[in-house]
Amino acid sequence: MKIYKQGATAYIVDEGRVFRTNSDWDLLINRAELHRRLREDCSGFERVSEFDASGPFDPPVQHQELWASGVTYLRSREARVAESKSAGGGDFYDRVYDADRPELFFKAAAHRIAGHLDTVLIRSDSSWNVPEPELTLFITSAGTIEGYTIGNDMSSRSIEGENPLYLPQAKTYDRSAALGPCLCVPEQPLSMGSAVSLTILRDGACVFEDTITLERMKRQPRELADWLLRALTFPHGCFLMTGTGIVPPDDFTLQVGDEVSITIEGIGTLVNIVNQSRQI
Ligand code: DO4
Ligand code: MG
Repeated sequence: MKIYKQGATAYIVDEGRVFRTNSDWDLLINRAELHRRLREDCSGFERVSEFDASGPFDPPVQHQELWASGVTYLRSREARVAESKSAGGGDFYDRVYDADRPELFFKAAAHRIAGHLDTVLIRSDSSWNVPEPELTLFITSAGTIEGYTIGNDMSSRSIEGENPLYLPQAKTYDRSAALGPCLCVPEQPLSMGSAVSLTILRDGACVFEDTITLERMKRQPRELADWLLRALTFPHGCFLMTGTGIVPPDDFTLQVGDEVSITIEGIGTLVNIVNQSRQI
């Protein structure tokens, strides 16, 4: 079952049938046993015959915070070690990959998140920028993982590489995150055999492409959620990016106009166009 958000309207697509509701988004999604409850709700929602699944769509967020995990795949560890070399490196990234406690950081408030077919930004004071394709969990206020969406954790490698203490600036700025195209609420947890793919088009030509499966993640979704919830409560639930397993080569940086597509098997494809934040 997939829920698409367009303004105040939610479209629920369930086994080929489409239902529409103007229910409050937070109340609609923040429920344990969400799949079963939505099935029950659909009998009271309006059934529609017209629905354009190509979008655009808002991110599946109203008052939820977006958090992110780091260095959960070997490829991410390698990339951070390389980018921080000129700043003296250190073994922080190696250590966090192996430690019990994962790297978790606040990524974005709802108003900073782009949706499907929306613009994402690179910072005008950053020279080295990449998208990070990440399975993103929806966790209810009761702590249950009820759904999944696709996340793009836009990142400045030059700012983080200069000093790891600059992580919040490398990771959090307007439209540094995209989520969508929908909130996928499956009956069973998403298979860790699912593939995550990233494609970057420049002037219509592919300049980067890669795929990885979720089982290459060092941590389990439940483990990441449990660490996040150790000392935080989320009255409306929250979203948690689970880290990237794909990083373009070190000589690659995003350019204005690039089209970034991220596909996760079972969820869909999130597409965003890159622009630059205003000059300072
Ligand atoms: O340590 C920096 C952030 C890592 C990250 O965002 C990732 O691994 O996805
Ligand atoms: Mg990331």
